[in-house]
Amino acid sequence: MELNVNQFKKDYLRRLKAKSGRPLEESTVWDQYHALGSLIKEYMTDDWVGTSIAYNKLDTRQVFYFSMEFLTGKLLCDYMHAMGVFEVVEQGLTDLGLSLETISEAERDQGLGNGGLGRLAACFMDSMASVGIPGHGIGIRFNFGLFEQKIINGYQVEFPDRWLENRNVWEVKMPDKAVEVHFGGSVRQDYIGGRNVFFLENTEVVMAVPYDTPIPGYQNGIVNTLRLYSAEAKTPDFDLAGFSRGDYNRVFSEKYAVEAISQVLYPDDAYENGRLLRLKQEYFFVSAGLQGIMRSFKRSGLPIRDFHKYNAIHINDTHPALAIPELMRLLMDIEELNWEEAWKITTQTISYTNHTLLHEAMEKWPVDVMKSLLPRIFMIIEEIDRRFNQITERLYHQVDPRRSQQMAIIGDGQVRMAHLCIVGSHSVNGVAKLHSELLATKELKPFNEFYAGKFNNKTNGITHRRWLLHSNPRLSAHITEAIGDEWIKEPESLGRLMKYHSDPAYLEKLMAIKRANKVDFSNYLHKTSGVSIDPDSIYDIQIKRLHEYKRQTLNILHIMSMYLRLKEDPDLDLIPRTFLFGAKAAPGYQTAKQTIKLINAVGDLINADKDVNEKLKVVFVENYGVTVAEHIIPSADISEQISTASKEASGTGNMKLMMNGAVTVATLDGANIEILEAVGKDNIFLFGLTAEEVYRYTENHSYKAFEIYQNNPLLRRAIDMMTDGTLNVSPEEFYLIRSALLDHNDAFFVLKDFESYANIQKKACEAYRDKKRWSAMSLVNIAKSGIFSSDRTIRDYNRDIWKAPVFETLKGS
Ligand code: DL6
Repeated sequence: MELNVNQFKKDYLRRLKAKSGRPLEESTVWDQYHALGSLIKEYMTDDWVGTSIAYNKLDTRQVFYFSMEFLTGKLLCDYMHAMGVFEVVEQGLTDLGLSLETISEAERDQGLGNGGLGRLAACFMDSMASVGIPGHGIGIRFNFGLFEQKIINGYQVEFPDRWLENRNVWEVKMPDKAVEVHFGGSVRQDYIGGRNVFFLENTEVVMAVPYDTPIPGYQNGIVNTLRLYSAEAKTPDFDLAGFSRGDYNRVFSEKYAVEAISQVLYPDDAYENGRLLRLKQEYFFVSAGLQGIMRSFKRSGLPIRDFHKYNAIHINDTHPALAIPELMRLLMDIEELNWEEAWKITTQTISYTNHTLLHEAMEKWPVDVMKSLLPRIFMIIEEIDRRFNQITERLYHQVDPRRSQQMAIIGDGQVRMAHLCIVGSHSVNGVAKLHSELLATKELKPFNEFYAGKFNNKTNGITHRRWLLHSNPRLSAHITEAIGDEWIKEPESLGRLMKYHSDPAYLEKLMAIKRANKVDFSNYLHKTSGVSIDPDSIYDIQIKRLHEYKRQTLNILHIMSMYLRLKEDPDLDLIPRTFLFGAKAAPGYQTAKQTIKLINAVGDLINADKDVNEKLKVVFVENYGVTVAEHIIPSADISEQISTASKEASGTGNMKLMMNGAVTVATLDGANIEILEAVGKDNIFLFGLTAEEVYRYTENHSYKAFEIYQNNPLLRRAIDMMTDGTLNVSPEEFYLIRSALLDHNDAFFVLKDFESYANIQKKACEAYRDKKRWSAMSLVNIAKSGIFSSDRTIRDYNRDIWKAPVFETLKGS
């Protein structure tokens, strides 16, 4: 948009006064942030309204991305970049004696997600708008996002994330678009006009009230919508009789029970906890979202039988799986279509992404729970299952009698949500080549054989506008100076940087930028936690959720072994190294929580020991989330992507770090394999078992972790450090970690990969010594990162799955 500095200053001062009731001199940082956010939102409004009118006028096919989680982080600066007003606003604020940096710190992270899956959804929102796809998000407006983590005495302690306590400047409440969602009750069946008709009776009614947030594309005039639903009791007639009788306790406890649905995000990422409230959340947003879509589709006057031609609904993992029976319900019970018509529309509308191979993360719901909470939905699932079984029975009963049972949607008293998603959608994708291949050839093999062509791969991506343009301004400017700014819209043009691969001046500047970013991060860390780190040490970074399969344990055991070596030989020639960890553990996941304590205990030991602390430092960065990541990632030298091969579906931190010039230490897992293909084997450090080897060891039970412990003295001493009193803790402190490694035969092959990990770490350090080589490696990683932009991912989804039109701009439509 067109905006000059004087106009902005005038608008801003007026807005600040109106919003805060105070002049600039008396305003707080919060007032300043709130005024700025509301002004930026207003600048977007014409395009937001215009986009929606244009989509309706053009009767265009639209995409709806249903996701339980949207981990958006802060929005202010991203939005200013998207609108092309960043520099003008920054200058205007400086003229007024204000600092954009300070003001943007006042914004609370929108932390409505656990990790990769939720952050992916947020990247997709940005990319759909920027690429020009009519695509919107549908989710839940949780009052409390993912818990705030504090480290107290080395332990993780969880506190509620009150992100809404000072209001959310970006959202607009839409009470007129609220819909009713029904739980419980019973189904009455009637035969009317030659067809079976189903009525839900005596249900608990919850109002789903949408809050819309604009999602601007990058300087293209397109503004899509993220719609998050909040649960409200049905007012004002909420048991008025009880209210006037003074029965407040009961009246309000009912109200709180209803509102509980959108209170808190469940903090488990790779583990399903099976709580009833969670199932309620899943149905709540899916039903509300579909009713909203149906309502606006019907307003268009288009025939209901064409619903799938105008609406593509994507379900992000199995959490929104109930979209399948719910769409069937709406089409049959409300729109009066028959089963076959409704099924055709449903399956042609819905597509599904799987994000994990871990068995413990596969969602299943007990039949009795589903039946009593959602009786009509359960009937429809039963019927989908019955019809599907009929076909598989017929096909397989002679060749493989058990197969039909294995593929059933309902089995062992449970509803298997992944099976429901596969049967009820027209596309099933994994999130990296290896993951998609393992889904098709191993975990979901029978389905892949049954549905030829339904399975496909869509390798994940990240929005380079947030993770490079916005979070690493020095590097962005250096790139733009060399190749122009086309990369912001066409990230694969970052490849043009390859011509600077052997240009000493360019590479030197690249390293100077990394050094400056390391200084920035050390200042940030000092300011936020009081910890000092040395910008001339290697920053070796592992930031992600804490999980055994991600193997923070391998990293810390290796650090413990380095400590032991240094203690024996303090003159050991090591480049000073700072190991940085950032991770939240699910509150109920005790082994993960012990790992956080272990990292902190090792940090306490090493950081206080003068024999080693000039060469080693270990820091656990508290409360890892989107904003913390934006501070760490530009400063990283080494990116730790060390999951057990076959366990990490894709990873996206690996992409963010390479894009910022970090070199990856990696197993052949998830998207690491595609990073290897992009950068070549000389620009990445690979180690460890392959996925095939992991499968083989698991299948033939030939792995003996204890033998490795016995035969590798350094590793044994590192493991024993957990219990021998070296660390200032009781011998039982790390019981679960030790027991998982030694008594339970190390399910994630930490011991097996230890030696090759230690060897590759040595190689990475040798490479780092050679500044010329390292800077060239770093450059290759940046130059080849364009394919990991979520713009590419979104174009892939749209080309193969959604098939929505792509608009360069909507200005003038
Ligand atoms: O696809 C986004 C992200 C992947 O990058 C991670 O590899 C994967 O673990 C994560 N999956 C989840 C779902 N549950 N589990 N596990 O968060 O998705």
